[in-house]
Amino acid sequence: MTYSIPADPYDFTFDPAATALLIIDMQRDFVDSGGFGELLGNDVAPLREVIAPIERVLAAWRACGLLVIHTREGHRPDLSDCPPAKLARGKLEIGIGDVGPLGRVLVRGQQGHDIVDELRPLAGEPVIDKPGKGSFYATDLASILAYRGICSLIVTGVTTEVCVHTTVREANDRGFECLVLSDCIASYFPEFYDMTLKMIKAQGGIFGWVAPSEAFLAALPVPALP
Ligand code: TIU
Repeated sequence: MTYSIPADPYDFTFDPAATALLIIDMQRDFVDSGGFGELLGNDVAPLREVIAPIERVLAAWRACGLLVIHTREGHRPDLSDCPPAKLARGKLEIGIGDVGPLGRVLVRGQQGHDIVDELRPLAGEPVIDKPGKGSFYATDLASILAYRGICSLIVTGVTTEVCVHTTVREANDRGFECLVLSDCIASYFPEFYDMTLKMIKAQGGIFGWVAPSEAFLAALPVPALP
């Protein structure tokens, strides 16, 4: 059964059974004070605003019994999977692998690397640990989606122009149809947020579709509560 929701640049049609909710990098390192995002010089406040909308979408999607996939950007403790160029970038005083307020920055197993409590993955929900900005690069995401028969992605998370857009570009080239929920993604830079959404939906949806989560939730076949 397929559903259609009003979206930009035109209605987005999807089969829930062939659709996954992708929650990108909702880690303390990006949304909490003292994490990688703040160490890069950013104000994390705009990123925190998407926690509640994503929580609502996640609850509805879980209630439908559909596939949720979480991603986390980060590296092995020995940093052997971190490109030297990434390690050096920014000439940060406290950078990747260094000890910061949330533990070692962007390192797997550390407090900052984990997903915020509000969006904590449930057992059975795949968590993709990725070394790069894209969710497909050097991960098993493509295999997991193929084995589950997924062809559409509902995309949420941070940051809009970095890990979200990189992932949407990767997904688009792999043939996935992506709906980006506009109030469930955020950037440290308002102008980058605006331009990224424009880029995604321009030219007849060259990368995908954009809609507010309200429109998406209104269309979901959420079972009625007893
Ligand atoms: N810096 C920035 O905007 N983002 C990242 O480094 N990673 C993600 O977007 N997850």
